[in-house]
Amino acid sequence: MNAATAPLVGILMGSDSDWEVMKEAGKVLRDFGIPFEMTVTSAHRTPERTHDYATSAARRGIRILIVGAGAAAHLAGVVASITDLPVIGVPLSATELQGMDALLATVQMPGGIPVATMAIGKAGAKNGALFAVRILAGNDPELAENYRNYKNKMAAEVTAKHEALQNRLREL
Ligand code: RP5
Repeated sequence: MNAATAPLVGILMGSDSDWEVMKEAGKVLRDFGIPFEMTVTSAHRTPERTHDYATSAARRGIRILIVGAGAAAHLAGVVASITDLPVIGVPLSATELQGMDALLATVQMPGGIPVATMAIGKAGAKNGALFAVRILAGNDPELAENYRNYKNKMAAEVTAKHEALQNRLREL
């Protein structure tokens, strides 16, 4: 892989059962043209693989990690304890507790090891990628402009919804 396509963001998930949610992060990075990789690794089931990934990521050029996991979701915290890269945690719904377990396990990090925790589920995966875009845009003016355009488009969609609502009101 050459430098132009070497991944800048690593998306990690605890199981392939997390794919349907975590692909939302991949879609955002794809749309912004940010090269990324996706990896399945588990804090509990494959601790050595997780350790190897976390120790090698920065050396391979990765700048940010987005880490999704469900249940007793220790993956983001464990990875953040090993690497110095910014780690964005995405709690996932995988048990009867519907993501509350993963949210608390991801967000309640002890002082000293930060994990930037997003919302549970698809919104969290999407926002995790947008948070990565914001970080990378700090020293990439073209990406910053693309992100500004993204926000403007979102705002225009809300305005259009408001105008459509006014039409419906007139028909009441
Ligand atoms: C977590 O356990 C994974 O991130 C996943 O959300 C959950 C269930 O994994 P599977 O039993 O579906 O492999 O580690």
